[in-house]
Amino acid sequence: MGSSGAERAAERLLLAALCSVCQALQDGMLFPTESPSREVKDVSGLWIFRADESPERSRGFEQQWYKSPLAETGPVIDMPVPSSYNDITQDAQIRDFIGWVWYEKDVWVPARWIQDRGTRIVLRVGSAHYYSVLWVNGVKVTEHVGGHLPFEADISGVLRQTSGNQCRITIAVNNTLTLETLPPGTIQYMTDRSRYPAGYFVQNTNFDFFNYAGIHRPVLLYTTPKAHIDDITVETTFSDNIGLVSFNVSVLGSSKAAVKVTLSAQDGRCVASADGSRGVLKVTDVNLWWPYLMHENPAYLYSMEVQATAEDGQTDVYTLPVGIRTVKVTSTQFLINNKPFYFHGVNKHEDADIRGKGFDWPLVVKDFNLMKWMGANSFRTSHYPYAEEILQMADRHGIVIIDECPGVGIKDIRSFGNVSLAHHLTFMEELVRRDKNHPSVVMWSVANEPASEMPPAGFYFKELVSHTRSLDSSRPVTYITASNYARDLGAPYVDVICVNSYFSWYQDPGHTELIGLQLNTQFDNWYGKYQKPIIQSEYGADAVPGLHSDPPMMFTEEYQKTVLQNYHNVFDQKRKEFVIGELIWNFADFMTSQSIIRVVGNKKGIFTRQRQPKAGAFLLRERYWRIANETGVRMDCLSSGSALYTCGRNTDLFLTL
Ligand code: BDP
Repeated sequence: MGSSGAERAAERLLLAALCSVCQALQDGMLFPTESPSREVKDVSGLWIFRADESPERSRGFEQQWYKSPLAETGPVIDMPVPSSYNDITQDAQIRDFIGWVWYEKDVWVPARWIQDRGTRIVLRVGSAHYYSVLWVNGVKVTEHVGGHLPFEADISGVLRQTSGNQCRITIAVNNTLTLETLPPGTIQYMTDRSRYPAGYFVQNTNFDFFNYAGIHRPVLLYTTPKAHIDDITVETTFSDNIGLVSFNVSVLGSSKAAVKVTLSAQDGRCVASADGSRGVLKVTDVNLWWPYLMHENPAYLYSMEVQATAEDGQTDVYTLPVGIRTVKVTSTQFLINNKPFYFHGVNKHEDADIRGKGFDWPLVVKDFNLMKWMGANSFRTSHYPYAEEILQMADRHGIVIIDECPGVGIKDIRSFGNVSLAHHLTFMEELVRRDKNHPSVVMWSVANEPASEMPPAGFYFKELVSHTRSLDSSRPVTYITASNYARDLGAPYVDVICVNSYFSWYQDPGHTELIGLQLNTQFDNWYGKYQKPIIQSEYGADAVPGLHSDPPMMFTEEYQKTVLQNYHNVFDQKRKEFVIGELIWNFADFMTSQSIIRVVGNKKGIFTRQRQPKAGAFLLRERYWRIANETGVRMDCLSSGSALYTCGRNTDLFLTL
């Protein structure tokens, strides 16, 4: 790149894409699963890759790299999918690359998929950051704006018209962030020729994590019959021992499909069934979905099988796990199944060595084991939606989620304009569409630490929160604030106040003795003004693992512990009143952009980036189990998958496998 022309071109491309997604969403986005009528073929793995290093980053489009094999256009390298591309090579230019990169893979599509005209073939990308264009055999099939969420295209027609079962998939991905993207960013051209060469530019952002890019989640091919189940929405409630599951099924490709819905218990017993695309299933002696550590049998999932039979006799089958539970907010409590729930959990990132934000099962399972080990019952998907597989794990383990959209770093007044708002509303539509059926998701967070004192913020958050509520009336809506309680213009619209503060770190660094006073004031101010329950949605301190000092000094493990202890003293007072949760910042160390306040990333993790505990992890483990023992069921014998975690008397912990 190298001129403002390039910048304008990039912005034009992005804006065109934004406008195309501003229309209300038409189709569903069910997670692809196999069934008697559906097949899934994972085409992740080794792809080839080429960054467009031309000054304008536009050569790939000018030379139509999608028209022929990528290797014929110039030098290509191997690139794993899913993974961020940034940390895969030894090349700093690839790590810090801004602009278009190109991915390609040749795959074989089973011949019967092509031959059977009643089969619909879909290409789906779990997520790619940030803006993507997809071609199959040189034909453009879709484009998508926004990282962290899936997109897909029906490619049956293209495959049947082009070269049959050989399929060349080309995906171009651009990580440029503008004032209207989520998160926002700006491209800054450096014009002082005595300091920067011609065309020099940087990407500026206002968020504290590395802007990893590439294809971050699996790429799948899957089939459905032509007449297929496009979307399912369930909402649940209960009365005494009767569970109620209302469902709404949409079918595409047939106007007269006969829909049948069957709900089965974990032992396979059918507990309710109904005919028709809408209805309510009644479940007697219901097993509710309870959070981990709140019940001796948490995370109970029913299985809802939906069958849609079209006029031609073909039946599409889709099975959805369903947890029956309710969520309510009072002025002092967060209720799950009408019982007070206290969030004792973590904030996370999708972040790891080498793969960056690439989805990785070993990491996901390790992280769930660590959360359960430390007695965490919840996490926030700071600062963007996580992979669906992670939500499915949370459903299965009873870990409660605050589901956040990438409205992070909204600090520039120009990012409160109509184009930004329209995109933000659409993003919430896509997020709710994807995550609405997960019992683990109990609240939507529409943003993190926006400049919510700025004049346009009042209108912006009023619209955003009410739109989100209109998409899903069954869950509370919030955003995370670090603004002054008296000047925050969005707080009147949220259901729960979520506050971040870093006393003795960013404010009064080194002075842990001030935490008690300042935190009490924070809580009393917010509660006094709004009478809404409060979550401490972030607090913490950097600790470089292995760095020690006594008395504690900043950046040592002792200092991190001292900060946490001082916060905990206040939480223990206020949770008797209106504080309904505490989420440590952060679960693990994570990568950020380079700056003078970061030593190879953010070190506020209680685990290292490699998931080894720092002293703070043991402190939190003891605390979380103690709170669980006070507020949840007696954990005398809590079985959880293959692991049996047993909490003894007082705060003694025993872990038996
Ligand atoms: C908070 C942000 C979070 C940062 C954290 C920090 O919400 O993304 O990583 O500060 O600076 O304000 O560690």
